[in-house]
Amino acid sequence: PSSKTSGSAAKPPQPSASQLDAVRASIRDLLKQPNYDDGSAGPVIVRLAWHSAGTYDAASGTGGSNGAGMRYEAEGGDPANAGLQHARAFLEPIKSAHPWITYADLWTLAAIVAIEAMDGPRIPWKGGRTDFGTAEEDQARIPPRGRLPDGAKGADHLRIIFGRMRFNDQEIVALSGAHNLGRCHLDRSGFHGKWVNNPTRFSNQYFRLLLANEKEWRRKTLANGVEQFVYVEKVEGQSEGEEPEGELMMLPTDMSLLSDPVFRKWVEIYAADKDRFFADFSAVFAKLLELGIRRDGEGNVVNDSNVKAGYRS
Ligand code: CCH
Repeated sequence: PSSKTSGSAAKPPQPSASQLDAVRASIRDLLKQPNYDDGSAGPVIVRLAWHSAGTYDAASGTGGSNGAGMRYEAEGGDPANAGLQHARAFLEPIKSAHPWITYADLWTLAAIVAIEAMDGPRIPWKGGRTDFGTAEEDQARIPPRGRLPDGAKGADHLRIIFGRMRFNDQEIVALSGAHNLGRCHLDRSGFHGKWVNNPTRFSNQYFRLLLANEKEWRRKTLANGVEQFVYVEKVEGQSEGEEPEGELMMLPTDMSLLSDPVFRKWVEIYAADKDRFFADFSAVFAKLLELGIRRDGEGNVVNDSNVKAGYRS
């Protein structure tokens, strides 16, 4: 397979509709993983796609889902990507069975197939991404580490990270709704637990829980020193030194969507209107997966021969 990603030699794959349908079917078949986490490979695959795209920097045109640089240590070894090797391993048999598809297309396609299979919205997707090879010029295009968000931070941090990708406040909140899915792992991020009761079914439950009508969110320090929030019964006064117990969790970044008034307005809208959330999530996730990918009028990827050493001239 060609590993070239620039110049006229690299032709984006042009699969037939039935070839693409076969990949979609294979993805649906592998989602059920009874011995993994909550029984589905879906959530970790969604995170793989998000982290592959979320390195985008609009100012330099670098990063984004093109290239699948996470296969290499430079990007895959970013502590923010800990655990995503499981998602890549789940998808490896599909790559073997359908070698024409690039990793960059497979990871992004798998996420939208998974979201739909977990009762989420249909999300538009276009192929044509290429994979970075081992040539020096390709390796130089792997984005630097440290571009992904840090869950221990707050609203300002979210605006800096997502602003770099040119997302607005509404889009930040809609994207955050992906935390309806999956869980935090102590050995990956240091945080612990799931956001919602059924973490393999896409819904707007995350927003409804954030608004915490029945219980309340309390700050908790885990044994590893990491601070998160847990959902607990409302109790008057809590004895000093006692950490609250609760099954559901929120990151400090999730809680910042409540304390920031503009973010909060969108949390309330999405908590009240699942259809609105699904429509907005579909649009913003599709936009995320297209970051840094240049297409001509027909939607074909335009390979940019000016991309050198990670920068567009
Ligand atoms: Fe996230 N996310 N995420 N997240 N995330 C984690 C897990 C998932 C942040 C931090 C974390 C998005 C935005 C943010 C998913 C999708 C999205 C974890 C736990 C942390 C920490 C990782 C672990 O321990 O395994 C922060 C900070 C932000 C800032 O906004 C966005 C955007 C998306 C997708 C659109 C999904 C899905 C998971 C679950 C993964 C799993 O393995 O279950």
